[in-house]
Amino acid sequence: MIQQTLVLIKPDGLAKSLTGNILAKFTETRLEIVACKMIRVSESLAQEHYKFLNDKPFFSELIKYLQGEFHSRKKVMAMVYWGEDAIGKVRQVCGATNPEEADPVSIRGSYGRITTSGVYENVIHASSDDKEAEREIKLWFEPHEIIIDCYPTKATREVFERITWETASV
Ligand code: 3AN
Repeated sequence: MIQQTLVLIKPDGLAKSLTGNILAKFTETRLEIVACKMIRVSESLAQEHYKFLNDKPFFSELIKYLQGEFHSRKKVMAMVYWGEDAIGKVRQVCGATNPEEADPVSIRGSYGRITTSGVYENVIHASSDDKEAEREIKLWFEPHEIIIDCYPTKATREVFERITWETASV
């Protein structure tokens, strides 16, 4: 089945300069990147993303971690991978949630760690199933940022202020 899935390279992955290594591991899947951007994650975005974990004792640390509070890089690289069985293939390359239990050749097994305060710094996020992929992709991306039509869209007309480039000075 053709699927799309959200992948986040979390702040620890970016602070450790792992982007190239991670993308190289994903090339094995032969999936396509159909969207990609760098984001400074707001508290509300982080809380919405992990809302199903909001009763866990590690929730507030998890939100700070995704926002980059523990790293020199307060940013996340968000991507959408697309292709045959994308969700399972990406999860396989990611490895298990707990980096100590993850397959050592997986991304989390190779690069993840558990901090002394118990936060799983597992480098990467990947959607767990079709429903979550749809929720997460719609949370992190606008339709025009994805180069394929993965979900139905509608046109809306809105009046709003936006930042544009000033006239070139050269
Ligand atoms: P996955 O990211 O593998 O889908 P989830 O969705 O259960 O796993 O967990 C989301 C994130 O919450 C994990 N990536 C990890 O950073 C953190 N997490 C999950 N379980 C724990 C735990 N027992 N202790 C600390 N952090 C955890």
